[in-house]
Amino acid sequence: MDRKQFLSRSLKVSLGALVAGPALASAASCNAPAVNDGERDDPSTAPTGSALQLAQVPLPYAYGALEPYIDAQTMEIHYTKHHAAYVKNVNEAMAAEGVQAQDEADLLARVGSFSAKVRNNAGGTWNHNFFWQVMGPGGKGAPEGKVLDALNAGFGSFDKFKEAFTDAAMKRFGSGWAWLVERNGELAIGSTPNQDCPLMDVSELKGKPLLALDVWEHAYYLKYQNKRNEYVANWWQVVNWDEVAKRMA
Ligand code: MN3
Repeated sequence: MDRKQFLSRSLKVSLGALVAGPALASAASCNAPAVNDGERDDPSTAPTGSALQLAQVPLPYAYGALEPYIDAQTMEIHYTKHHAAYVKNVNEAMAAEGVQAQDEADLLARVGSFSAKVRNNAGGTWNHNFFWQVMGPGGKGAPEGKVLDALNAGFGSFDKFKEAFTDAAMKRFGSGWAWLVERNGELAIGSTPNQDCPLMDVSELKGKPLLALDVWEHAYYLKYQNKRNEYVANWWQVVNWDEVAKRMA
């Protein structure tokens, strides 16, 4: 391909990314491949871009809504800096690598085929979008109805479930997540390192996520410092059990 063809192709790729991702139009335009990049002149290595663009869900409540359990400053930094960066980085990496995936679920299910940058940032994007939704203000601290019944059946009692989930959150060394998942009709508790997600082909814990807790220090350090145990103990007050119920089969 000569330079003119290459420029034309690059432009089409950039426009394609913009059309595909209206929610992230500004991010996409920043991530458009540089047309003046001499290293991309060889068509065999030229990135083809990625039609898939991931986006941040709007935070379903104000930054301060989960006070005093999760402070407003932590929420704001977590959402606008950490989560936003995962979204920007995954879109950048997918475009650079020419990742072709039908949708986010397809991407996660095949994420082991792509780079560590795609894996980490796709996980960071999905996990936080999920996390914001399974929390909310006005929590009662404990579930009712079908969620309570399922936890009683799966773990003996809500307290035993809480104990096992807390244990998973506390024993995850370094950064990661604690999860409640549904697998083959049964509930299971586990944890994942870094930004791995139970929907990933490469995850050591697999299943359909029902509840998640971010135990990266950025999720709690401003308010709780090194006391992950206090963060985990207080977090039950902001769990949105109605959302957990919606996700339960
Ligand atoms: Mn986080």
